[in-house]
Amino acid sequence: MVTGALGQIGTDLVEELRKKYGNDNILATDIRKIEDNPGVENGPFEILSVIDSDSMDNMVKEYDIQAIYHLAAILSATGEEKPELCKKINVGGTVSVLETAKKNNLRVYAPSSIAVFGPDAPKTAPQITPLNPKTMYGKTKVIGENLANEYWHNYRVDTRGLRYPGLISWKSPAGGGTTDYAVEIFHAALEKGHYDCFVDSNTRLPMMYIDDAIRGTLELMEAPINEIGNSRSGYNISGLSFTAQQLADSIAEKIDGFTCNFIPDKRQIYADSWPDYIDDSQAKEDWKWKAQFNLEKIVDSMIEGLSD
Ligand code: NAD
Ligand code: AKB
Repeated sequence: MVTGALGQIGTDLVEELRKKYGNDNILATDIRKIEDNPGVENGPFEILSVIDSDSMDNMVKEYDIQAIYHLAAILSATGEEKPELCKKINVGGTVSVLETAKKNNLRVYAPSSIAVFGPDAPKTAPQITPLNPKTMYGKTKVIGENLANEYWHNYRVDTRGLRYPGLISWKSPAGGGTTDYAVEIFHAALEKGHYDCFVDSNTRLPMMYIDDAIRGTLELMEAPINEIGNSRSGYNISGLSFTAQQLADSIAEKIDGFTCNFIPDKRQIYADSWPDYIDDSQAKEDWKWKAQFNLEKIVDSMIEGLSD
């Protein structure tokens, strides 16, 4: 079962899981209607709010579910606008998933984020460092990691998760995050030849192409349990790191005449509170993680994907 399956990551993850396990064996769920994302129409779909734990439990039994990939969440920008909703969905949803997993003996994949780090973390964020995020979203992600660890230690629920950097993809729009500029810029470049970027030109953030993120997700879930260490619910993974200016310049090399203005809004504050780089040596050591996409490859893949 995939929760939040119609979102940015769900669209790609459902497709890969269905290729691997068969279309009928992956149940996509979301609070939105499937018409919002016809990309996941090739297999079963149910409307499910992640805070409705009774419906989740019934669906798990009806479809004989063995693992939940829990993607439903409110991201950083929306989370700062609606902090109560962010707490309710991100923390409440994770509790529903973990309780359902405990009752039904399921495995759980629950992603975390680079938003767990706060301004006091080193600019190259290590795996282990005090986590003092400033955003409500980041706080809910720290709680999510802690809850996942608790269900592993206390109830032996096999919980795993990655601290995704900002993800860049073309099959579905990004939803309510701070790193969304790195997706929006491609749409704007192809449609209008111009983008007004909501973070400053020198803003540097850790980023990753969706193919690397999905491969990392599947590799983590497939890794033998004895390879998974204490970072199980929030492995750092690094893709690449670039400034908004570097991204704009790389796009301008491929799209003649592309221009970009930098007009920071409040999302600048959230971006400034996050690290520039991620140290992923623990993931490399434990389950042999390695990213494959550099900036040029990402720009080429995005332009090709969006131009089809
Ligand atoms: P998204 O916003 O694109 O998708 C989230 C989905 O959850 C949406 O389809 C939405 O309809 C659904 N949803 C919202 N409330 C719901 C509810 N009550 N019940 C069920 N579904 C609900 O998000 P995403 O980018 O696909 O992120 C998925 C996960 O990955 C989240 O946990 C997010 O924190 C994490 N993450 C994403 C990124 C990124 O750059 N995309 C980076 C770090 C971590
Ligand atoms: C966001 O910007 O909120 C997400 C994230 C980095 O978790 N993309």
